[in-house]
Amino acid sequence: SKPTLALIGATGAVGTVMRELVSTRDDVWGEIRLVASARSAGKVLQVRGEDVVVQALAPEVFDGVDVAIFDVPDEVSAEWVPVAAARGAIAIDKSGTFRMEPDVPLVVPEVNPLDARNRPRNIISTPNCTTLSMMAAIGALHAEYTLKELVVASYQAVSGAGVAGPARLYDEIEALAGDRTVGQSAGDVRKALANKLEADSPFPAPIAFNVVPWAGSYKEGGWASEELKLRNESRKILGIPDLKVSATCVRVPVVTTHSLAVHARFEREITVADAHRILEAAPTVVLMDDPANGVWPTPVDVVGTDPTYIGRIRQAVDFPNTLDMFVCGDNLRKGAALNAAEIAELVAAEF
Ligand code: 11C
Repeated sequence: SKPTLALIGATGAVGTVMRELVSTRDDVWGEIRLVASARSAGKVLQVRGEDVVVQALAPEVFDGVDVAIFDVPDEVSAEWVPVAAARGAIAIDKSGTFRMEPDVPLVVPEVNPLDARNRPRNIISTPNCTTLSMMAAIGALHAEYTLKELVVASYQAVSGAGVAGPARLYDEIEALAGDRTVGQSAGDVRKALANKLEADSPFPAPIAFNVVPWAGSYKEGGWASEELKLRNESRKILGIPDLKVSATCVRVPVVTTHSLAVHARFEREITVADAHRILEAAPTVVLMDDPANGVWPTPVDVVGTDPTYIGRIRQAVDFPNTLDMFVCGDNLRKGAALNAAEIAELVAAEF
C-alpha cells in the first residue's frame, strides 16, 4: 500500500507550496496528514482537492506515518523531528538543526540522491534555500569539471523570511507609493515608513527601495548565518570537505526567487560552450544565456516554477579555469518545498 505522509508546518509559506506540490505531482502517497502548531489546529485546508483538518503537533500524530516533512523553526525541529523518527517515521527536515550532523544526510536529489539511503537516525535534512537555489546547476558543472572554489553574492527574496517577509515588503511599498520625492536623501525612506508603519519588521533595514546586506543571525567574525550555511552546506552536498567558499548574502525587494552571482573555479579549463553543453543536458536546469539578445533569468520570470535557471555565463578574464554566472531559483519551490517533496518521493519509492 502507499505510504502515509505528514506535513508538519502545513500552514506556513513553505507548507502552502508543499500542499500544492503534493496535490499536483505524481500521487505516490496514501493518507496525507496536515500538522501545525496548536494555534492553527482545526483549520480546514485543501490537499489533492480534498478538505483536511489540521492537527496540532503531538506525539500521536506520527503514529502510522511513514514519511514526515518538517518545515518549522529550528527549535521546533530540534524537539519534534526525533519524536517522529522514534515513532518510526522517516523525517525530512527543512530546518538548520540537523544539516551539518555527520550521521544525517543533506540531500539534493540531482546531486547526491544515494546519500538519502544512509540515514541511521531516520532523519534526512534538506538545505537552506540559498544553497539550494544554485545547487542543481553547480552540481552538474562539478560532476564533470571538479569544483575548487566558489565566491557567491546572493540577492535573496523576502519570502525566505517566511510569510512575514512579503507582508512587510507589500506594506512598505504601499506606504511609500505615490511619493515621488522619497529615496532621494539619506534617511527619507526610514522617516516616511516610521510615519506610517509599525517599526516591527523581519528585516534590519527598510526593504522597499533598498538592498540589505544581511540575512540570518550574527555569527563570529561578522558573518551572517546564511553565509556560513552556504559554505558548509555546499561542501557537504558536493562531498568536497575542503571546498573554498566565500559568500555575501543580501536581501532585495523581490517577493519570491533567490538569485546568486556565482564565481566558480574548477580544476581545469572550462569554456562557456562546455558549460552550455552540461547545463542543457541537466534535466532540472534551464539555460537562459543569450545576452546579445537580452536573454538571462530574472526572478519575475522564474517565480512559481520548479527549475534552476542560469545565464550570464562568462569565462573570467583574469582568473584561470573560472566561470562567472547568474543563477535564479524559486526559494519556496526548489529552495524548500520541492526539494523536500523530491526527497520524500525517493524514500516513498523504497516502500
Ligand atoms: C532566507 N534562506 O532567505 C533563508 C531562509 O536555513 O533554511 C531559510 C533559512 C534556512 O532568509
